[in-house]
Amino acid sequence: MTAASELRSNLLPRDGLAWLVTDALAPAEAAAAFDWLQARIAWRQEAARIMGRTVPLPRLTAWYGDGGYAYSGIANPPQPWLPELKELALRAEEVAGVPFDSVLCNLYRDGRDSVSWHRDAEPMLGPDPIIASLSLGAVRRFRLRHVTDRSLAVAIDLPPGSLLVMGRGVQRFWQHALPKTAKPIGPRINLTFRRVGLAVS
Ligand SMILES: O=C(O)CCC(=O)C(=O)O
Ligand SMILES: [Mn+2]
Repeated sequence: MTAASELRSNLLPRDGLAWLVTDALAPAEAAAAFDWLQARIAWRQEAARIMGRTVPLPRLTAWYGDGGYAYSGIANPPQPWLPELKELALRAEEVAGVPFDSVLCNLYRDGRDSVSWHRDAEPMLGPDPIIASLSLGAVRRFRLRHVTDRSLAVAIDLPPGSLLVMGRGVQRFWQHALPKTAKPIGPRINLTFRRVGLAVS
């Protein structure tokens, strides 16, 4: 465990609690985790059904955990925890203070990969889920915008080894995105730890 200099001040002006722990993993741990995950995760190119069309996601993904998960019409078959992923989940639990039973892994191969505006609000996550998001590899800019008051927006650069905790209210009142960038940058891995509960198999 690193001596976390936690920046627990809320990143959001209202309607939600989000905070960034910049050193959830020490630099050497973060670098080792990146290399291991890039090589060992069963990365998949998924496609989503969007307005009647099948569109490849602009990133590679994988789902591990105690149950399956579906979003944007993509059914993620459950893959059992890998011990190294479980270790990272325990670290995320320590920092966020809540249990997680699943992780969605994202690999952004370069600046052309992205995730568009969304909320993680699938019913299986419960009415107001807490999600912890671990960043590794290239620094990318993460954006949040309020769902009804579009004058409220927050941008934050996510460094490797950082854990962004999206707490109460964030998935109800805010959307988030990781936009494409024209900057020549290397790959980034993001792990979003979630709790889908025991009702899902
Ligand atoms: O890569 C990120 O920082 C965010 C990923 C995300 O929002 C998601 O997987 O739902
Ligand atoms: Mn998300």
